[in-house]
Amino acid sequence: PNTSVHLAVDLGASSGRVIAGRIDGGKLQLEEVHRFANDPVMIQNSLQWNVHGLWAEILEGLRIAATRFESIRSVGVDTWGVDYVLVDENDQIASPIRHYRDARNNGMVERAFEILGGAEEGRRRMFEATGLQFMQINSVFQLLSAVEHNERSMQIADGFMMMGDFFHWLLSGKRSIEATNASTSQMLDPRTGRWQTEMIEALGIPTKLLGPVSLPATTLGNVQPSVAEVTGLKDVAVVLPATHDTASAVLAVPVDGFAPEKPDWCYISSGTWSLMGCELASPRVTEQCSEFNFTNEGGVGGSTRLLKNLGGLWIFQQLRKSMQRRGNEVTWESMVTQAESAAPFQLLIDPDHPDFAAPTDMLDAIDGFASKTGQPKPDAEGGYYRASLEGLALRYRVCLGMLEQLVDNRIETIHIVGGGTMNELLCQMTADACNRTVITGPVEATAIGNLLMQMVGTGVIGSGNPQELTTAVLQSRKLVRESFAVKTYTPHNAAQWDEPAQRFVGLAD
Ligand code: LFR
Repeated sequence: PNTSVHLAVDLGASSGRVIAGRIDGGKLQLEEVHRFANDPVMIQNSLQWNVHGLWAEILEGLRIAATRFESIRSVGVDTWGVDYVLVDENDQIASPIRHYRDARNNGMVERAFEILGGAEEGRRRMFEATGLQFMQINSVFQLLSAVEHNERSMQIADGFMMMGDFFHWLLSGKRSIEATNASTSQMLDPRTGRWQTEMIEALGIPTKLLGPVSLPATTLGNVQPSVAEVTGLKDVAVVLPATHDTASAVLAVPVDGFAPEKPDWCYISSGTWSLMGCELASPRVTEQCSEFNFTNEGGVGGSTRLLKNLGGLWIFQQLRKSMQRRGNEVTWESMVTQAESAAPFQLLIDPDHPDFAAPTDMLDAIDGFASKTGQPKPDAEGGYYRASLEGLALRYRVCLGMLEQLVDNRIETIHIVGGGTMNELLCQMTADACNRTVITGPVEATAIGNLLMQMVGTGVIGSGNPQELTTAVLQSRKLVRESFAVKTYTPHNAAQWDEPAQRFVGLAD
């Protein structure tokens, strides 16, 4: 039996943790070693990540793990997408490490289109080159903003890393750019996995920043001596998982299959964002995909994650902050209970409306949206919570319809993975709004996917060759099915959602 321990560092946009995993008795066993908050900080009007604080927490987690486990074999980091770090030739950080919600990206999508030939031609060119949905948070627009603002980093930087790569660099001393997270940059060709040099140059972004792209399961080397010393981790390999959290989460979906030609299941990776889509064998860079604004992100084993970013539990989470600001400390449980007892469909909100992207106060933003769209404000606190969940479920319904058109098949089952599966009200709403069976779990999909890919990279699962991942993925998913329970929700009042769904579509006009 192989009982070697692997450490997943899983950084989400609001919290991070270090989770140990090992296969024991034919099951994947998890143990949370360390958990910490990830709070961005406002520095001179720019929203930035506290990477020093995060690194200190990661080191602390690794130190605790080293005291707890003897045979630690590898460590790997996954994070949210799109954000990056620039370093100079002396291995110093060359620019502020910004949060994707920073306001400096405003207007950059339009600016990029203009540079690339105008609103229509620029959009067409960029989509054709990258197959990605347009979101101003994408790295390419952040870099364009740096170019447009004459940021010094554009002259002094000589290396670009996504967030996971950055922490792998700190761990191993080696620079790398892992493929799945790089695919969120909107600078890669989804067909070849290579940088779209011509487009990048046209935007004035220095291409010398962009090094070779590495596949998940690649071993970078061992933890570097300075890190080994402070953590006590000796001879531990740094192995690239799918560093994009969503790609790791999708790997941990408990299905029997991989990248089907005609998928009849889809996933929702549910957290601060909801990433809803299908896993496919190859990208769909089609007109319809562009029209629906879906993305072709890179998955493990050369698969494509055809998905859409939906506003997730962000609004729900921010409502809690609004309440705190009003001196009202509410727990998640009580928010769900209050949402449950609130009257349905009082106020419909579109979770993807720009008003909700980064408001100072979410409750005020919802009130503003209500009056703007001529709807009544909720009569009680629970009404706000309920509206944020119903809005999301309605969004899922619309997204499902688009997905079915894109993959030209009926989606029978929706798999929800991630922290959002704990919100059972939302899971039931999803089954009802979409009129489909919903299967939830595992809740720790991202960390699990991270661990699985490290096991693949160290030869614990599959052949150990990053080029031959199909069998390894099938084995990984089997292990997930055998290790973690799932929960099934069947639709029971689907018809109730028809009228609100029509109103909801009207909201977008
Ligand atoms: C989810 C996620 C999404 C990405 C968003 C911003 O955590 O990684 O996939 O679009 O965060 O990075």
